[in-house]
Amino acid sequence: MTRLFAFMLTAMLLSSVAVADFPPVDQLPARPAFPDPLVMLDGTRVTTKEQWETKRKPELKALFQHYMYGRLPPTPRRRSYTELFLDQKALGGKATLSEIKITFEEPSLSHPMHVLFVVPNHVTRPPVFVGMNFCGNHTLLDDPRIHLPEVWCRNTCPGVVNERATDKGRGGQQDVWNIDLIIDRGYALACFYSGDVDPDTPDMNDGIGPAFYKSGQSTAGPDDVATIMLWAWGFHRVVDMVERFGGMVDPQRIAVVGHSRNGKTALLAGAFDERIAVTIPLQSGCGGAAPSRTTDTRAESVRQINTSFPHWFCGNFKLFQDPIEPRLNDQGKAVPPRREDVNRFSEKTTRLPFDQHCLIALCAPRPVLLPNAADDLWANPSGQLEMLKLATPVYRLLGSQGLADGASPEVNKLIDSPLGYFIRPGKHAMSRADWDVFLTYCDKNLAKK
Ligand code: GTR
Repeated sequence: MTRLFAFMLTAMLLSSVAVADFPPVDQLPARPAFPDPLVMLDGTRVTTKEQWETKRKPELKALFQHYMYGRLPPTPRRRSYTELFLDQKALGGKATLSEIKITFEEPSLSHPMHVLFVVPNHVTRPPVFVGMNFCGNHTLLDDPRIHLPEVWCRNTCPGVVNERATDKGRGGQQDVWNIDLIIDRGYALACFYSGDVDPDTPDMNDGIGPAFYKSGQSTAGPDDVATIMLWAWGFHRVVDMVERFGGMVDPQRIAVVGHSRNGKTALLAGAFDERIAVTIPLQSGCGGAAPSRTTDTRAESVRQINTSFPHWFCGNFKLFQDPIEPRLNDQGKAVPPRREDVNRFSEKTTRLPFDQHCLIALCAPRPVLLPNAADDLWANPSGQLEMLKLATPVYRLLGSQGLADGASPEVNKLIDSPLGYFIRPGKHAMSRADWDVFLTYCDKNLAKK
């Protein structure tokens, strides 16, 4: 009972920081230029590290929660870890493979998480990637011991029938996660399935979310947690696990990684958790490392993402877009809007009191790599580079170089400064070539101090 009370008190305190009294969206001023990350909402300029840490950083965290992602749920007080299996001679003896089930006991949550944990045997306390996958842990390796998700799975994933995983999917994403390469290069991987935390469906009540809505609410309010924030919370729970199993890997050297929507999540996770040393959002696009204030119609817009994925962001975020004029056919009947109209830039988006360079800046001075693909204009590779440039003053204030001066992107050439950038030829995907770059970047930016 006392514990429950303490938990509720912590939750209330945390949410009172986040739910500061910010103005309604219509009362926010339009700012077509990117907001300066070193200027507070009230116009005060931030000139010292201390001001950044104690004033601006908490303000930005509160703003992102209130207007975009919803409130980050608190860390459960009590969780238990069950090792489902352990094999110290996996992958031809090269690695120790296990799967760990995390159960949340206080508060008691209906959704356990499963973490596939693979650690190289030839390195003592290696650095570790924490990743979130699209299709279930069983798709990373063809191994019957890895459990099949019991929850919703997308039909486009390998082996999925009627939104349920089957044995046929085993190993279906080996070439996405490239565990053999990660192990050979001396890194560990702790990976979880997003659907364990919140299925990627528009239903906002089928994951852990409702447990954290304001009391008395059965549906999400305008600043209640939405899916991407829930998944980021999932990343943090795997970081807890890594700390707990700290004898096997080095908890000082954790890198988070995810692709696309999972990359948006990895960036948010890195921004809100200092235990994460390196953040790698791959082709994360709108709502990740790409600017919301983009007028490039080849890139995804705020209205487009809110229309296609209404569950990813909180209710308030939907107010940063202009309504679409209804279209009528020759008979005067309403017809669905055209994609180009949905994707058109909305003036209202300029009311956002931040842009995504501020999310990157929340990671400062910790390194962030933005890998991209030349054909993936939807993820806005050039806009992402701009975000790195605009986050750099915060890095410099904190004594890091940020993005190297004069860095200009060339295809296949890694910019490996603390704010790093990479663009390869080809399409939207996570491939072996991408992992090769993550590893090279981490060899430099996640090295033992
Ligand atoms: C797209 C979406 C992007 C990105 C991508 C993905 O359809 O527009 O924002 O998240 O999905 O996750 O693969």
